[in-house]
Amino acid sequence: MSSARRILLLAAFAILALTPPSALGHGRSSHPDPAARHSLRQPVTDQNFYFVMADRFDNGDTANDNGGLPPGTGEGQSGFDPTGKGWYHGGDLQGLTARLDYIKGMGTTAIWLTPSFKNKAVQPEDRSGGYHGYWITDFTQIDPHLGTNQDLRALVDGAHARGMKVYFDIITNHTADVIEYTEGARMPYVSKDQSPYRTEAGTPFDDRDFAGGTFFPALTPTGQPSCSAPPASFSSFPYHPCVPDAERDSKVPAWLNDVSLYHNRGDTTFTGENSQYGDFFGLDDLFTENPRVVDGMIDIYQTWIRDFRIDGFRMDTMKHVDDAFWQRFAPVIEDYARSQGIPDFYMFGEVAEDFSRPITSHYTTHDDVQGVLDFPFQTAATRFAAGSAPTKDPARGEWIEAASKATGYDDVLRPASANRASVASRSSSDAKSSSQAPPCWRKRNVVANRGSIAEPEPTSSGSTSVPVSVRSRRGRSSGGVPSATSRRRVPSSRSRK
Ligand SMILES: [Ca+2]
Ligand SMILES: [Ca+2]
Ligand SMILES: [Ca+2]
Repeated sequence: MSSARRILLLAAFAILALTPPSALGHGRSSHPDPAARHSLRQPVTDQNFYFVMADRFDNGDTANDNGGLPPGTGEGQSGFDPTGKGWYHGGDLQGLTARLDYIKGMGTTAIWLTPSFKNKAVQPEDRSGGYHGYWITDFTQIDPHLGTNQDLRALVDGAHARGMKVYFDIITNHTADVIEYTEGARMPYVSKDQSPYRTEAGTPFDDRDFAGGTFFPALTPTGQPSCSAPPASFSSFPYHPCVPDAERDSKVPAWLNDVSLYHNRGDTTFTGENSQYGDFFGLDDLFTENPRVVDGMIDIYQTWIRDFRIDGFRMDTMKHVDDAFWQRFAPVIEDYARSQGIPDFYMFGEVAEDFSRPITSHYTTHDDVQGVLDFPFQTAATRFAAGSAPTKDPARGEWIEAASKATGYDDVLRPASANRASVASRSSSDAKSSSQAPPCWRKRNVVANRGSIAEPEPTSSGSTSVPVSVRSRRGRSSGGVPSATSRRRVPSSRSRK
């Protein structure tokens, strides 16, 4: 190569290296024709997330290790014991803030905090502490083991100053396990068929008739009936909910202490009706069909956005909360964030479904939520990486095609004719489902024409041919699965609770 050609080549590389991605066609803001955009994903879905559990990161302040409680791992104690994996280890927000440069140095553009609100420190029945954050009692303050609300402000400000966003992991499905039943603490689930909800006048009703509305029948008992007092003679619920005296008024905001705002039907087995109405191993399952609960949760999370400039939420246990809740909560929160000057506020949900994209996509289409974590993709990719899915498709001889098929995203990459040609080498059941799947390019035309993607149509085998999590609402192109380079595996609701 001549020296002149070498210089030209070097110059070309230099230009490429200095050109912002948008100028190379990856961004959308500079594209001359918005209709020609190649992706419905919001720019925010390109974040590199650092998913971090503060308790297990770095101990910046040993003075808060017991969270203001007496040391020990018994009831009412701190749950601090760094020698046991089920207890608090001492990490906190100060430790995280002190290492923001380290986190940014790994290419991180967004920090995703595990739930950080004040937890019931120890649940003796579980022989564990609330280090993970999923046993909330006070939704208005940072868990004292992790620091203070002021520590959170320092973390968010420090991250923003470095160009990193901060996402909260939020819970709307349940609180800590405080409510018991006079019949027992953790009882078997009783279905609505067996024992329907009854108004305080004793009239049976279906709560779903009121979900999404502004009125809800009055139920009894209300407030905090003592577990040490005789049970009320009548209960609107299958059980008689009560609160142990030692835990009276333990929840904040105060409305959370009203037992009539919980489902009170016993423990879920994660199937059918009880998946939404049952308690996760005793965790008090909120009556999310009741507008008081919806309004209360909206108020809680709007306050965090307003006071701390949070950039977005990851919403826990999404499939265990009713559709009407999300249909109101998600757009109201999104609009509120915009009104607070956070235009790219982004919310994505946890729908812990390993295989079914029709189920995960339900939340981004029917429920108006911006995005969901793509567990079906994770499952397929893990299987592919582990070698249990084919690494090469002999019919096409292309590694990328095999990889895309393993993830179930093959229809995105090619038209239906190619899809049908490629199924010959697959099992008959696979071939059947793929050949019957509607062609992706046709769905993409739907996107272009209507600005909205239709809810995926299940094939005879229950599979579908389009990726989940894309929606457009009120004329805005939005949605999409965060292309998170999460450095930790997303914990499963079932495994951690
Ligand atoms: Ca500490
Ligand atoms: Ca629920
Ligand atoms: Ca309970």
